[in-house]
This record gives sequence, C-alpha cells and structure tokens, in this order.
Amino acid sequence: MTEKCKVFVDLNAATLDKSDEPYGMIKNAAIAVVDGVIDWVGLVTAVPETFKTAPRISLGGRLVTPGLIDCHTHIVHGGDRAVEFEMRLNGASYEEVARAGGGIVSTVKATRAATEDELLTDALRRVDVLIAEGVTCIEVKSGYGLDVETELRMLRVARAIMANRAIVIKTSFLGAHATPTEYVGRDDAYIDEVCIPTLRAAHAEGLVDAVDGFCEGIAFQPAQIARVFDVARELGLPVKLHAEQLSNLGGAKLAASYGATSADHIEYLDEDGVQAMADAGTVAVILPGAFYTLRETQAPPIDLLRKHNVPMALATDINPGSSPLNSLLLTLNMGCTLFRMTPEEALRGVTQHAARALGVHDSGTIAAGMRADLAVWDIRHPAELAYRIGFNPLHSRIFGGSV
Ligand code: DI6
Ligand code: FE
Repeated sequence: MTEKCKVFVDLNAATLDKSDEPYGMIKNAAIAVVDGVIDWVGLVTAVPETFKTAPRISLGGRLVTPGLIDCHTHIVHGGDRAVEFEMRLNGASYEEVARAGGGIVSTVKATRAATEDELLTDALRRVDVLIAEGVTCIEVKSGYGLDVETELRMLRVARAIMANRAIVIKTSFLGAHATPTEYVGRDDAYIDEVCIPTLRAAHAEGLVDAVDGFCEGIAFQPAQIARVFDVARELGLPVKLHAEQLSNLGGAKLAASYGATSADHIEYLDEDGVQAMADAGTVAVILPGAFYTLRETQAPPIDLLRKHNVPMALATDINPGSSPLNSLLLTLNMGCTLFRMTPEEALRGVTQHAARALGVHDSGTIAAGMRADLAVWDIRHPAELAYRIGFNPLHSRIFGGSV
C-alpha cells in the first residue's frame, strides 16, 4: 500500500455505475483511492484488508456523485452578444440575426481581437462557476477564430485552463462552425483553404482531442462536413457534430456513419437518425440552454432515444449567442422540466454519458479504475440536483483524490 492511499468513509455513493439500484446507489459506502485513482468502492463494512490501516476521511454522511462533466461548451470566446439578445427580444429570429452578419461571426471579430491572456482570463471566470458546481471535466471547442492563428490561439487557451485550475479539459476543433466574412459565399473555399489546413496544424501541435462541426442551413451542408470528417479520420481523431438543431439535414446520420462519439442539439432528429446513432453507439447530447434561449418549440425526441437505447448526455453549450448558460445544475433542471428527462437520466447525462460523449473512459462513474474525481453534496437524494432552480448544494469537490 503506497503512502498515497486513503479511504473516504461516512458517505452514500451514487455511483452511476451498472447496478440494479437506482443511481447505482451504495448506502453506507467507502471509496478507497490510491494515487488519485479509485481502487475500490463498496460497503464500509467490506473495506478490503489492504486498506485497513489507510487514513480514513469522513464525508459526514453526505451524498457523493462522480465529478460532473460538461461535455459541450464554447467557454473560450471574446466579447458578448447582449445587444443581439435585445435584437431578438425586438423580434429578430436567431437565423435572421445570423444572416444579417450577427451571430457567430460577430463573436469571431471579438475573439480575433482578444489576446491569449484576455481569452484565458474571461474563460477562467466561467470555468470557476462550473468548478463551484462540482464540475471536474469540461469540453472546450474552438470555432470563433475561423482563421489559422485565432483557432490555434483558442485551443492553446483551452489547454492553458488545465495549468491554471484543477480540472480536466478535452478540446474539440470546430473550424466548421461558420464561414468568416472574408469567405462569404465561398463556403467550400473556406473549408479547403482554412478549415482543413488549420485542423492539420492544430493536430500537429497536439491541441485537438476531437473534431466537431455545425451542420445546418446557416452553416455547413453534410457534404462539406464530410470533407472535414474525412481528414479527422485520416488523423485518427474522433468526431462529433452539432446536428438537427434548427432543421433536419441528416447530420446525425452522417456523424453516426463516421462512428461519432456524439450528435448534439438534435431537436429535429427523426427515427431514422436515432436508429443510425443507436447502431453506431453515438451519444445524444441534449442542450436545453440553446432550446430555451432561442425559444425553440421542437423538443429533441427523448422518447425515441429511450426506445432505441441511445445514451443521453446533457451539457450547458456555454456560448455568447444561443446559450449563455453558465450552470450545469440549472441544465439538469431544464433537461427534466423542458424535455421530461428523469432526474436519474439527467444525472447520468452529466456524468456517465457525458464521459462517453467525450470518448473518456476513466471518468463519469464511481468504480475501480476511475479517476477519483468526486462531488460531495449536502442533499438527501440525488434527485435534488435536478429539482432545485438556482441553488447549489455542493459541499466539497475531490479532484484526483484531493479535497
Ligand atoms: N449552434 C449553436 O447554437 C451555437 N453554435 C452552433 O453551432 C451558436 C454559437 C453562437 O451563436 O455564437
Ligand atoms: Fe454548441
């Protein structure tokens, strides 16, 4: 037994692991940790002999879940879009704002003008709010640079978050987010001359964990996304896609054909697309923040996802335009209240299934071999996490086994 052994006791563990118990609950549990990794979890009366002399840390009878995972964010970006928020309140639709040169491209202008330090300082303020909610892993996309230099800067900032905070960051290249103004009307040229070369450069610098795209009428067509995904496949990178957010272009089906780890938004997904995701093991990432902000009326097909056993994740989609939502706990409540997900589905959506949406295999449940990234809550039942609105019951956060 190394000196870095410790056993957390006096706790109830919502493990979210495979189990007949709702939430994979183990009451009166203990969690043995060795060098920041969970070595054993079970009843405190059954702690293995090898841990008999390890230091014991009481969690005061509290409820413990895996650290929360926000698997879809645009948390690195310059500026804000409060004025467009006002425009929409005066009747302009999200697509009208986009076609009027607002939307994503207006954030591009602010991001291109921001330094790496400015982008990092702004991002850390948003990261700290998530950390305070028990989040231990965040996915961060590029996509507001849309030129080589700024896309690389965004991804370097995403990586720099890990040097400044106790958090795991997974990056996604989103060069296929929008066509920048200098390429307006020349989408294909942008894909060939900027997006794909930038992906190669970012990959060469070790900045890319996955490749994403925005498949939509106001963004890129499936054939254009496929060209980016072909390069991702050549580079050995997993893919994911913003799909069927405002219409059905068959984006989720395209993503599933590339074995995508996730298809995200999917309000307009049909059963054909759900079946393709089920066959490919693609996770459905549900983003109530954009649905709510855009006052969308078409809810994602939760019943079809359940029918075909497609795992559902939930995420904030933190971005300055369609989802300025900086709370993963509120996202849980929105997933239940707006889309009728159950509190257990919602909690699995920000732990077990969120990890799967990122292709992460060492987080998301409390089980042997998983990182000892845990959230300790002052709640009596896990459903309280989705039930309350604007209330944060986090008692403490354990990252890599350290409180
Ligand atoms: N879909 C969205 O809702 C966001 N990006 C995307 O692909 C919008 C991002 C923004 O409005 O800045
Ligand atoms: Fe998004």
